[in-house]
Amino acid sequence: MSKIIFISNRLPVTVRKKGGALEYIKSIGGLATGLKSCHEQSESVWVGWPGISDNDLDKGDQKTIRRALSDTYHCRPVFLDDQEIDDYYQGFCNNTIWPLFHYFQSKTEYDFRTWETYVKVNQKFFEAVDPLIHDGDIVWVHDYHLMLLPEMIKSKHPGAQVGFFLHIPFPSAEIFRMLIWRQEILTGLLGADLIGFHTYDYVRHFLSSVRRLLGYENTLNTIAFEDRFVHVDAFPMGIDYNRFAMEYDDDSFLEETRKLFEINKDMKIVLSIDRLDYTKGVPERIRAFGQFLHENPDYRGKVRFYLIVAPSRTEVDSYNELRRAITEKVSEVNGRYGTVDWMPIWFFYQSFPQETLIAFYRHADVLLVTPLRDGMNLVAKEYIAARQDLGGMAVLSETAGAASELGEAVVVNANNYFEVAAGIKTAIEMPQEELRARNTIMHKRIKRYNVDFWARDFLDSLERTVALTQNTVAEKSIERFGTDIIKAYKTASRRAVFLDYDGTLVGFAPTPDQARPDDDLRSLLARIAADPHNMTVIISGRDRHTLGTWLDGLNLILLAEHGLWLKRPGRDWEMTVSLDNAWKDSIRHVLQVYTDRMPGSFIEEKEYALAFHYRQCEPDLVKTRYPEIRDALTSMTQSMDLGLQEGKKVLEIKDARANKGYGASLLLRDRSFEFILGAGDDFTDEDLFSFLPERAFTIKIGLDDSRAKYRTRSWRTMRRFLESLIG
Ligand code: GDG
Repeated sequence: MSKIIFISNRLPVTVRKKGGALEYIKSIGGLATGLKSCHEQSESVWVGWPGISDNDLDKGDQKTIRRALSDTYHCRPVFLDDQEIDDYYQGFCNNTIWPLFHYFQSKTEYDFRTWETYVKVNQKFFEAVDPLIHDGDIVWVHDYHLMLLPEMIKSKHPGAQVGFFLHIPFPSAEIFRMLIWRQEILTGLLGADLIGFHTYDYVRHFLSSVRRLLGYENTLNTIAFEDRFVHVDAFPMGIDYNRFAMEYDDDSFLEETRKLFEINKDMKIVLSIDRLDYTKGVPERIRAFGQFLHENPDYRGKVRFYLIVAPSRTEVDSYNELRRAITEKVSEVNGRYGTVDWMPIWFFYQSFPQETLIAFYRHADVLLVTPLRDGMNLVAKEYIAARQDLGGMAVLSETAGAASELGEAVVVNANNYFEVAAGIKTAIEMPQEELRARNTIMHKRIKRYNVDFWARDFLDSLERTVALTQNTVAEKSIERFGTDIIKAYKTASRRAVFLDYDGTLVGFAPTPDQARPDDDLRSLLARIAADPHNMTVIISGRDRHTLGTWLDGLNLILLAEHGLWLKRPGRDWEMTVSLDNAWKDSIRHVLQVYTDRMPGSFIEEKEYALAFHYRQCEPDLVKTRYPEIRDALTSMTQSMDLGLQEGKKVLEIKDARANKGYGASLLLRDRSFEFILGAGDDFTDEDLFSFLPERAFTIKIGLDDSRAKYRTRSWRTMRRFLESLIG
């Protein structure tokens, strides 16, 4: 039976050591509470760091912890020592990824040592999870600490369903590209079948980074990545609604609530709750509250701001500086506006039990959530859920992911303290009916799209994506039907094998001249061609000189430039149709104009063809310019009897008679073959597939639509298949 494996940096249980004894404390954060019910309901395991350094453990502790976590909590620990925590967690995660992804470029550190530890620790997580994975299992990786893990898992376990969810923002491509290790991070993430973000903005940013940095396009948020589909979508994380909505009749809760009510009888309450972090915009918020008091003297003495900041990342110097800055700002406002019997800001630098937070939520007239940047922000949702009376109003900054769902709140720009001050006033003075109307809408949404819904939605989408890949490939896969082809091959004595080159036998390289055949490929082709029963043909769009040089001495028949040139072993090249080049000047002129307008593009001059390559161009530019160039060329080529062939990031113009089908027809004309095989990955190979007789075995490499009867995932699986064909 398949199971779910959750992986996150921290486990939902934290291990501490007090007076030599080990303690197990349940973690409270959004992720831990969010996945709790899913973890408890299903057959599942959770893999993560237990929150204590190896250096604080004694001999035998690891074993004890391992056993306790496994028996009671269904968790598997990944142990980290001080150096790993410093470089991977404090270093790469919190000093590189966290600031950069939250648009704090000046705080972003680039350090090769911390990067190396990040790679090493991701590998360590992989080693912990590897033995647990079986085909069909769902592996759900969480957050920015483990962005290399999906690829590690997928390479070793292609049969696992791999999902990834990022809890922080994914920045715009312009910011993301600053990262030195941007390609490694993207490739790491693309190991997942489904990649989830909180909002559509982050989805767009990620897809745009993938297009610009790796060159992969997407259709409806799905990327055909190598041999799989990767789907990218928004899953705004919800909260455990009932926990915040329920009535508590616990004595201490009621007492706390009564006290709060008593103290603040005649006060309007403004509340904010955050972890200590510079992304949360706490100093800016205090300034805005000061501005509110400045502009509204009538409210002095009548409003109180509860500012709760939970200590976090206290080992990092800059966080301690931030705490000092907050304390200073609080005293500034209190010093300026406070009176003998009234202090405007009550600042708490401590963590409260969740019930206390709920009591605060229920008493606050205004919740001030104004992060400078936040992946989602669950506090805003918790507040709305806690207000079963539909009272109170959230003032929310547009740079919090939650703003895209909670548009009925008072939405402000966190940097504009005039606007935030005005927002506080609007929220305090909002008429009851309006409060109810706005809160009703937000309430409904939060209740429906709660954390269980979120997890289910993600897992359903993961299952659909994996099924799409499997169905597309499995429908006609050579992995499944290959034995029929092999059987037919073995029993035939006259065989014709037509193989395309790029994308079929080798992968794509940034420029065409970098895709030379490696030794393995040369040996494979030589062995196929050495069989006297075989006619082995490489049929490619490449020019004859490159093809001739690269594949020299292998006893192959070569058809270059889509069948225009033919070369038999030991003979010279011959032209298959007589062509002229009278058309070239006018077409080249048009191509030249577009080459100037599309930096990164270039024209490849073939003997009887021109190819326009745009693999290196900026994808957004391609989107606007490419249709223009195609339209311009279509009308010209029609009147000149030329063919326009669209390959992968290349547009080729040539005589309409030179195509792979025609090239193959010349070789099949004189002899009868009992076995015919044609394989290719590109649009131009479709000419070959349509020309070959019905009984031929045609194989498409990749996931696009094709006329071919069979399919395989990649040039690697194609090579493997050829090995088994002759093996
Ligand atoms: C990351 C992303 C994204 C706060 N103080 C106390 C306390 N909390 C609880 C809150 C809330 C959670 O911590 C904070 O969640 P946020 O969403 O606001 O922020 P991050 O911790 O930065 O979380 C964020 C989230 O992941 C989920 O994907 O929304 O954007 O940065 O639940 O109630 N809980 C207790 N005492 C406190 O003093 N018990």
